[in-house]
Amino acid sequence: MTQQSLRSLLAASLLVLLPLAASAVPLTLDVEGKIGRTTDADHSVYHISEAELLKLPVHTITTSTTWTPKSTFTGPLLKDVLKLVDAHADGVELRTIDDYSYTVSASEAERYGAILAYSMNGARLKVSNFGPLFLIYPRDAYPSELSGSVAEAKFVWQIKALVVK
Ligand SMILES: Nc1nc2c(c(=O)[nH]1)N[C@H]1C(S)=C(S)[C@@H](COP(=O)(O)O)O[C@H]1N2
Ligand SMILES: [Mo]
Repeated sequence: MTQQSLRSLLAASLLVLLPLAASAVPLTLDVEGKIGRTTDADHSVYHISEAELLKLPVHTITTSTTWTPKSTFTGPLLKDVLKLVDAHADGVELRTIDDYSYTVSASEAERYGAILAYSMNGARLKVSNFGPLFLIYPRDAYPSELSGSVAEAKFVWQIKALVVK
């Protein structure tokens, strides 16, 4: 192999590997439960692809959280994700990569305009940094209601699936 072709082979492998290293887990979301629209063969799950998530109207919330300094978070409203799958939601159970699960109130999330953030300060959230999806409420705008241990449990990170109840 010539040095030239070796170099282009190395460059090509880097191009393939770099995006994988940057986001080991894909930006997708599985939704099940009380939903009217599904994508799988037995009609139980709606698998939301990265392209579909990115197509939803983009909202931003600038706030600090217990774990992050004041930052701008970007992503769709939880409400719009629920609408996409024709959900009839009272509660939404959030399931995470680290096997935490917590059920939030759909109407409360809508009232606060909570978003499923995939970016923080313009950079995609990696799994090591609360990704792929982090449920964010505007804590700085409602400090008394959205601080403290009860409220903190609602800020769920590393979300991979929702169960609509
Ligand atoms: N993915 C994920 N999100 C999570 C949790 C978790 O274990 N995993 N814990 C929740 C709860 S119950 C609270 S009180 C806080 C806990 O944050 P801490 O681990 O910094 O104490 O984050 C919330 N979000
Ligand atoms: Mo908690």
